Amino acid sequence: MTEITAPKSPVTTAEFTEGIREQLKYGQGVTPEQATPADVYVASSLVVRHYLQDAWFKTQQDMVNGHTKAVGYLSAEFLIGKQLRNALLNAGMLDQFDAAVEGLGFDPQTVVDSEYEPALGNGGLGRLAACYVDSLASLGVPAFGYGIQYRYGIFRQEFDEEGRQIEKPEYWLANDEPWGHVDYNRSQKVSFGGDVIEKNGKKIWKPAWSVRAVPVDYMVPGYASGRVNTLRLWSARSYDEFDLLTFNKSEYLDAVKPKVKAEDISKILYPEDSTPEGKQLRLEQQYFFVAASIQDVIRVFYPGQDKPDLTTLPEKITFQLNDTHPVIGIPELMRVLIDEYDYDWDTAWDITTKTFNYTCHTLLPEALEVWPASLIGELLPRHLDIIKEINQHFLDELKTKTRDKEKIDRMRIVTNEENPKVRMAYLATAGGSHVNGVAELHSQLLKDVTLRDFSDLYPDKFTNVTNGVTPRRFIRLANPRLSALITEGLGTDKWLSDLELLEGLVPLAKDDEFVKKFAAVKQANKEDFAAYAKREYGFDLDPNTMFNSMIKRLHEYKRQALKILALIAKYADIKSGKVSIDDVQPRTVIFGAKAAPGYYLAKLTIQLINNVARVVNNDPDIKGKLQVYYPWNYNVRLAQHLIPATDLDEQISQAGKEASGTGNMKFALNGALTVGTLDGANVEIREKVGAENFFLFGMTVDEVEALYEKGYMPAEYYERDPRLKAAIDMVSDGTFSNGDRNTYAPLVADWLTKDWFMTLADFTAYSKIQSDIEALYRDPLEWNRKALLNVANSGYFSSDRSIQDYLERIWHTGPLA
Ligand code: CJB
Repeated sequence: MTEITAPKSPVTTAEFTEGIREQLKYGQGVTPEQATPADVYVASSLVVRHYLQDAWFKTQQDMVNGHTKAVGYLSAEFLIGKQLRNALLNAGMLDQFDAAVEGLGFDPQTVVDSEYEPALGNGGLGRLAACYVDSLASLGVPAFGYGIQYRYGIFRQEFDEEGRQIEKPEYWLANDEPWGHVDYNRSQKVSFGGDVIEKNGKKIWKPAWSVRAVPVDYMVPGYASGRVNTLRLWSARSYDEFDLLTFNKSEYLDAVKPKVKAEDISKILYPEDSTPEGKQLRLEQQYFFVAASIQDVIRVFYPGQDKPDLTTLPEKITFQLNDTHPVIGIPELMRVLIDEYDYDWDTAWDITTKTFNYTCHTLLPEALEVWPASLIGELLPRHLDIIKEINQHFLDELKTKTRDKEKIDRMRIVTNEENPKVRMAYLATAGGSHVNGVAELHSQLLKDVTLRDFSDLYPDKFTNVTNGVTPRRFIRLANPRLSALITEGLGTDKWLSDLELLEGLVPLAKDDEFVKKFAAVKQANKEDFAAYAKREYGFDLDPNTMFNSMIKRLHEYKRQALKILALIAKYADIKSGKVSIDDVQPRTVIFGAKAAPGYYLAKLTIQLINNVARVVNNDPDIKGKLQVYYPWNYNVRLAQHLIPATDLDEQISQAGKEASGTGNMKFALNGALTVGTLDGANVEIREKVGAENFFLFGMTVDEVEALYEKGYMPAEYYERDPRLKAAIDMVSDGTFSNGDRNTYAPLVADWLTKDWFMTLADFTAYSKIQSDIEALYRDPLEWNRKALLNVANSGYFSSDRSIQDYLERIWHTGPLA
C-alpha cells in the first residue's frame, strides 16, 4: 500500500469549476465560450489565491503574534519561474484544476503554458532564492522574501542568421499577472541624494528626491505545511502623480519627466551574472528595495508604535543578505536606528550585527562588489558617513586583536586611497553575525583565500551551507513519471518533504526490473523532450541517442569552450577517418545559456556553438550520429523540460571557480550522470553518489594554483595534443564561419595566449573520460543502475536540508508552532 502524504485539496472539482466561471464572469468579463486559455489561466490562478487566502492571513498573524523569529531573505533576484502549477501542487489542487479545466473544454497544459515566466533573475543565485522561499514555507518557517519587481526581467535571447546572440526586452507584465497583489496602502518612501546637516550635534539627512516603493505581494504556499509566506517585491513609483495637479498646463510635460526617472529604478534587471557593473542605477535599486524592506519589517512587527523598542528586532527577524547586493542594508539599519529612533551608536551596532548575516556566492574577486565612496556619497550621503564610522570603529577593534598593520590595512572597509572605495563584502562580514559559502569547498576557499584575514580574526563567524534545490518543482513538477516511480519504489510519497528518504531506492538498484522501469521513464522523457523541441524550436532530436546537456550562464570559467572544443575534435576525428562512423556512439549535445550583453568572448562562444551546430548537423558524413542543438532563451521552463530527459550532464568549470552549482543537483536528482571537475558542490555530489557513479576529470584546485604559479602557457597544450590542435585549427580556418578566418580570431588568440580558466590544460583529460562515458552508455542496464543510484543518493541536495542548516547554524529559529 502506498502511503499518501500529499496535501488534501481544499476544494472539489465542482467548486474549482464554479470558481473559474465566477472569475471569468466578474474578473475577465468573458463567458467560458469566449474565454481563451490565457483567460482560464488568469481565472484559475485567482481561484488558487482565493483558497490560499485564509492560510496566508493566518501565517502572517501567527508570525507577528507568535514568538518565532522570522527570516527576511533579502535578494536582488528571485527567479521564481511559472507559478500556477507550483501553487496547485503545494496546495494540493493539481487534480481538481486538471478536471475543472478539462470540464470547461480546455487543455490544462495549454492553460498552464499561457503563463508568462517571471524571469526576475540571472541564474543560480536568483533561482536559489526561489527554492529557499519554497522550502521556508514548506517547513512552516515564517519568512519574507524581499526583492524587486522588475518590469523587465532578464532579456529574451534570440539568435540571428550568423548565430549571434540578440537581446530583446522581455516585458513579462504585458498581460494580466494574477499572482502579484499590488498593495498601494502599504507603500514606503525611499529617499536619495541631498545633504547631511548638523543640528545640536545630531546629523540630519536632507534628501533631494524620493520614490514611492509599492509592495507587490506574491503568495508562497508551502508544500503540505498549511503555511503561506510572502514574497514581497517592491515596485518603484513616482510621487509626482500627486504633484501634477499643482502644475499649470504649460509645465505639464516637464512635470512628468521626473516620474520617468523614479520609475526607472525598478524597470530592469541588470543582466550581468557574477560581474557586477558599478552603475549608479544599480546602487539605487539596491538601496531602494532594502530601505523599503527594513521600514516594512518595522511596520509589520511593531504595528502602530511610534517608539518601538527596536532592541528586540533581532528576536523578531533575521536578515539574510543574498550576496553583496543588499549589503547597503547594514548602514541603512544603523541610520534608521540612530537618526530616526535616537539609539546611540553602540546599541544600534549591537542590534544591526545581530540582525544581519551574509551569504557569499562567488570567489571571483571581480564579482565582489566595490563601490566608489564618491558615488555612495552623492546618492546616500548619510550612509557614507555611517560607513566611514563603521570603518573607523572596525579598525579600532582590529587594533585590539592584532598588531599586524598590513593585515589591518588589507581589511579596511573603506580603502585608503585618493578615490576611496567601499568593499561591500567586507562591510557585510564586519556588520553581520555569520558569513557562509554555498558548498564545502567554496566555504573553505572563502576562509582560506578570499576572506582569509577575516576568518583568522573572526573564525566563529564563518560557516558553510551547501546549496539545495526544491524537489517539488524540480522532481515532482518537472518529472511526473520519475516521481510516480519513486513513490512506487518507496511505497510512500513522503520523499517530497523528506528527500533523504530517496536512499530507500538504493536496494532497488540491484533489481533489474526496477532499473528497466527507471530506464523506460528516461526514454519517455527523452521522447517528450524531442516533441517539445520540435514544437517550440523546430529541432529534430533523435531520442535514441545519448542526450548530453550543458545548461548554465555562458561564462569563461564555466568552460563551454571545453565542451565545444571536445565536440569539434570528435567531428574532426570522424572527418579525417581516424574514427570510423560505425564506432561512434550517437550523441545529441544540447546547450542552453545566456551571455551578459557586454561580454564579448562569451558572445563569440555562443556564435561558435551555433555554427558548429549548423555545420555538424548538416554534414552527411556524420549521418546524424553527432547532433548539436542550442535552444535559445534558456529559462526555468526549458530547464524543467530538459533536465528529466538528460542522460549526461556537464559540470566542467575550472576547479575553484564555481561556488556551488545547483543545476548539478537537479540533474543528479533526475537520474543524469555527471561529467565534472572537483569544483563547487560537485565534490559533495560525488561523495554522496559514489566515485564509481560520477565521471571525474581535470585538475584540482591545488593543481590549478600550482600551474598559475609556475606560469601557464596554453600554447604548449595546443602543440602537445594533436586532437586539440586540430580542433582549434578548425575554428581558425573558417570551417565554422563560411571560410572567414577572422570571425573567431579573438577567441582563438585568447585560448592560445591567455586561457585564464585553463580550458586547454584540461582538454586531454576531458577527452579521455569520454571513452569511459561511451563504454558505459553502451550497457544501458549498468548506465541506468548508476543513474538510479544518483537519484537515490542525492536526497541531501534538497533545499529543505539547506534551510534546516541555515536554521541551525545561522538563523536559530524554526517553524511556527
Ligand atoms: N552566482 O548566480 C550567481 N550570480 C552571482 O553573481 C554570483 C554567484 C551563483 O550562485 C549560485 C547559488 O549559490 C551558485 O550555485 C553558483 O555556483 C554561482 O555561480
